[in-house]
Amino acid sequence: MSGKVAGMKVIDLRSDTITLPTDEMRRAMYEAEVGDDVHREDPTINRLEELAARVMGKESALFTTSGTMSNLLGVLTNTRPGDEIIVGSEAHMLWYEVGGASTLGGVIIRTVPNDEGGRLAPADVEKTIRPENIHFPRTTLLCLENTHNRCGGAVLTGEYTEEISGLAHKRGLLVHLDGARIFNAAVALGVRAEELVAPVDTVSFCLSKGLSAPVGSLFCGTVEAAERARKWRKMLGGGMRQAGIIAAAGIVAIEKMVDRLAEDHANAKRFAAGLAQIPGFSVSPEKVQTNIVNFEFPQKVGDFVVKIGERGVKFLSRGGRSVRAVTNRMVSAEDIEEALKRINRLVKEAR
Ligand code: TLP
Repeated sequence: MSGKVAGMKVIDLRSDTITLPTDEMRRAMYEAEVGDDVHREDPTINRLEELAARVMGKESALFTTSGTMSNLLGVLTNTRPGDEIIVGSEAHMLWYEVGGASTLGGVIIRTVPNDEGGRLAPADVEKTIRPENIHFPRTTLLCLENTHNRCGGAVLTGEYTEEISGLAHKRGLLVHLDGARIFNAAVALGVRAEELVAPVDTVSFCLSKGLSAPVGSLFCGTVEAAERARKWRKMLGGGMRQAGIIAAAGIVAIEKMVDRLAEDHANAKRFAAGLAQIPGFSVSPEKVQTNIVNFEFPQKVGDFVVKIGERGVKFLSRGGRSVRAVTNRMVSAEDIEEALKRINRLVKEAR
């Protein structure tokens, strides 16, 4: 549970991964009908995979342990060792997935700069794709991210995804989308997730972030891609048995928890607007699109993340004076106001 620090309620803005399962999820988990999923005999997992494929508008889906595993499957199923893949310079796949694409997929990772909206410039992608040449590896995969974590929760529109995927397809590349927070993008744009992922070949999305399920992610694509991914998942040790226990929470996540993401987005805007009023903080409230706020704290505060942590408000450091806040279901509008008060107090005392 959230707990207290120095008698104050802990307000945890480190990530939306900290969200706890709802009572409805726990009930669904308790009651879940289960079987051995390696034999495809877990009815709850089968139901979750059918639901995921339907909401993503893809032929098939595979339940995995994490976003990291789903993204790795995106590489393993869409490439061969020795291929080159194009990834944004700020991509989660590049920064935070332990280099799995290279280590386990044997691919070369080539980066193209992400703009602050999480996009890759079509001209940059175009010139990074290798032509046929005896000296070159084959460029076979383009990876996108929506919403974009390091770009402050930025949303890629369906039009942009279509344009950049069209370019990749024309040059013979497949496209994988890290859609860990694709429902945040859908809610922010007021469209169905299906529309945002239609142009890509494979997509991963997470159940255990803003949607509050305790575990899990889905890898979606054609039947053939999902079958290949299933085999890779087994090799990686991700063939789970009576995992319907956790899939049950995932079904509740998809069916019941999407619309409320709008509250997290409103809280992120509220937080950014409040922070902009505190002297010395650098933040752009007008750029907040979903539930992530990147900001910089004033030098004089010293080690902001540690000091505000001692006052019960938790953030993740992005290095230097850069910090990330992620709003989530465990943090209410009142908690945001309280967090801002505590920050204000800290800054005043640092004078
Ligand atoms: N991101 C986590 C940490 O790894 C930083 C977070 O707190 O934001 N894609 C994106 C865009 C992600 O943000 C994450 C998790 C993943 C993939 C990986 O998901 P998991 O943690 O389930 O492996």
